[in-house]
Amino acid sequence: MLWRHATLATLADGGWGLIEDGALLTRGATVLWAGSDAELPAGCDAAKEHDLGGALVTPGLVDCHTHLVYGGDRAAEFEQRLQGASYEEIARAGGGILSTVHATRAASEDALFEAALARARCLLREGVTTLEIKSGYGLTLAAEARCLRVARRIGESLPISVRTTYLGAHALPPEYTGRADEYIGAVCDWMHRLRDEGLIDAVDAFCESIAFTPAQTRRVFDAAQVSGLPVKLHAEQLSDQGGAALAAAYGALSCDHLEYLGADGIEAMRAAGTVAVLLPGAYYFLRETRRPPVEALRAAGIPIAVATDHNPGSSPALSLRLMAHMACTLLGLNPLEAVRGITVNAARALGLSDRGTLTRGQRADFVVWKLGHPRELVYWFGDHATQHVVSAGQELA
Ligand code: DI6
Ligand code: FE
Repeated sequence: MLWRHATLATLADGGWGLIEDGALLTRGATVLWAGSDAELPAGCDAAKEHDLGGALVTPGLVDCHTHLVYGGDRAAEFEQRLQGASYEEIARAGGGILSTVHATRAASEDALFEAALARARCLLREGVTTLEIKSGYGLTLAAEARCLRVARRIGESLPISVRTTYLGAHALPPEYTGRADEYIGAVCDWMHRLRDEGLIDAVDAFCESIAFTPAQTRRVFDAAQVSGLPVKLHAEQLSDQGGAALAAAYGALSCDHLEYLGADGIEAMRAAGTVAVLLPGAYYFLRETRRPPVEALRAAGIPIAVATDHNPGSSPALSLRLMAHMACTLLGLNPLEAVRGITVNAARALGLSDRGTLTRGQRADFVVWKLGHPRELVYWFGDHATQHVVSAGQELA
């Protein structure tokens, strides 16, 4: 397919990579050529040609951190928090993540699938062509497997690539009360079995005072290493546990949240090439006041990504563009950083180097927008600005 007279934002070489009157040639699932329309190689005859009339084209968006598969919702808990209860108090009283665990265990695989599919459709409609989905609301072998199968089915049912992350170490399930170390042993055993079933692309944990300790997190990461799986971490969301430095020592793809990240964590992430994933939806929804150290991350040259963290308890958000907007208004990113954060750097947070820019050889994942300049992606909010969404060369009907 040949897409002509486009304003390309290739995001190559660290900037916008703007090409006015650009052209994009794809074959199958791959970008064959991207550049100025005037330099289009002679004799490239495409089966189908689109004249975009100057419309903006960017790489497909990448949502690199979601908990999309779960039962029920936590709207009542939102009301409790508005009346003064804190997220930690609710969690310690057995609500929070565990209330979603109950609802998820009680739901059928088809019900989980239908609910998650509707959410994935919202993201896709907005231009998301790669989506990470974590488990972590089942917390038994069978229920974690069910959630991961649902995540795989989403990728088979929609023109969106799904990367699955195993988050067995999300919360301590009630049947293991007082036996957290034993539960971590089970999480590690299940990991090997779920990996053998092809259900896991990466491993994550929640290292926090209300969740698991650094020592327990280390055991999960050791098991991931044995399984040959890359790791990422929910780190320094509510307090500084030294999780980022720990994850970096395992070559983590990303550390996510990071409101309480300190200088040691930043240095370790820099040295390991770990991506910092900012989650402004959770920052906003929990009414956090401590901001992630954006200036220090920038000064250290750490790649910054932005994601929805979609989940029922701390970020019921289904717009990645709104998150990128909030990464600017609430967390201090500039529009270029925010757009790179939902494309090229988000792909990197998933260990994917075949997407995130519009350059030769990349996957043909891109979006044609009813917008002029790419900074408008993070300026407007609440609109549906997509004109075409193309995933692996296939245009979304
Ligand atoms: N941190 C989060 O923000 C989500 N998980 C996590 O480890 C919240 C999950 C929830 O509240 O259901
Ligand atoms: Fe999360």
